[in-house]
Amino acid sequence: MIKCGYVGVIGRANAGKSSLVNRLVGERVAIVSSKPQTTRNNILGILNGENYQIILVDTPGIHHSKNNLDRYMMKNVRNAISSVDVLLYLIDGSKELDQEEIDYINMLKEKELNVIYLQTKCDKKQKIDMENFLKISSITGENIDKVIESIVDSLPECSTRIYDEDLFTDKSIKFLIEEDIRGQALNMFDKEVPHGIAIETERFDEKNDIVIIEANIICERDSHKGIIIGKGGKNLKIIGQKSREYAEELLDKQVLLKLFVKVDKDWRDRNYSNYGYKF
Ligand SMILES: Nc1nc2c(ncn2[C@@H]2O[C@H](COP(=O)(O)OP(=O)(O)OP(=O)(O)O)[C@@H](O)[C@H]2O)c(=O)[nH]1
Ligand SMILES: [Mg+2]
Repeated sequence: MIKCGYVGVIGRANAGKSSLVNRLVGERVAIVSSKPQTTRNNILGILNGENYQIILVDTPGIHHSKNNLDRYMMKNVRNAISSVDVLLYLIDGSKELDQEEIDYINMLKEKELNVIYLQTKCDKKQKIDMENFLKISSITGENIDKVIESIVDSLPECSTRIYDEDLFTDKSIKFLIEEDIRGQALNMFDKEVPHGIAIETERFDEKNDIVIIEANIICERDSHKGIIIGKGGKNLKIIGQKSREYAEELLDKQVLLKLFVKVDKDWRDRNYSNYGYKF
């Protein structure tokens, strides 16, 4: 028998959920950025031990919905909460807690869910000291072993693993590359530009020793298109170069990556389900 099951990773936007999933899995499963609302889909990150399999469900940050994409993201969070064996609830220790978050934690406590509470970013100066929250850092690795121990203690016993031992995520290589492109854009641009970006792969052809990928960066406004392309195509070139390197590492092959920028006005409300944000 091994300990095996699903673990939902939830918390406010920017709390450090994806960083923790990546740290636990030891691979980059989910993109990370300093901007809130980086994660949009539930992404599985799978961690195998000799006698356990931890299936982490990285989720979008809890926030107020302003458009249909937000509503899709919050539905992902609710789905995770209702379907996992254990929850990790993360708060950012380097920030003050507001009343809304206190209310949310109290609500979780009342629900008799199986929750492990974590205070993240303990390598930074702490603004709070929450009782019964394990203090962790995904950067230095502090108490990450204790997180694994607590999860394994709470998981049910199973006769076999749910996923093959060589899998570290449920997502395709195409998805990981699309997310990498979006992640490059998140890190490069400010304000509304990165939040209005989606990636759409038009071509993914694996030839003998080369992979040809063509993808569109979708944005919401003509003015955003100009910013993404940059002077003389400078920004697009940087994104393309970095994502090509990432794709070559993942695929272990030479990659030809061509990026295009397309405007789809207000897609986050009207056409959000066209870009992979669909149940
Ligand atoms: N110093 C420090 N920074 C961290 C730690 N964990 C995450 N961060 C930073 O916090 C920011 C947000 O991290 P993410 O992992 O993207 O947070 P998230 O909760 O997944 O965010 P959303 O997907 O937007 O909900 C990034 O700039 C990370 O580098 C940590 O343990 N220590
Ligand atoms: Mg995230």
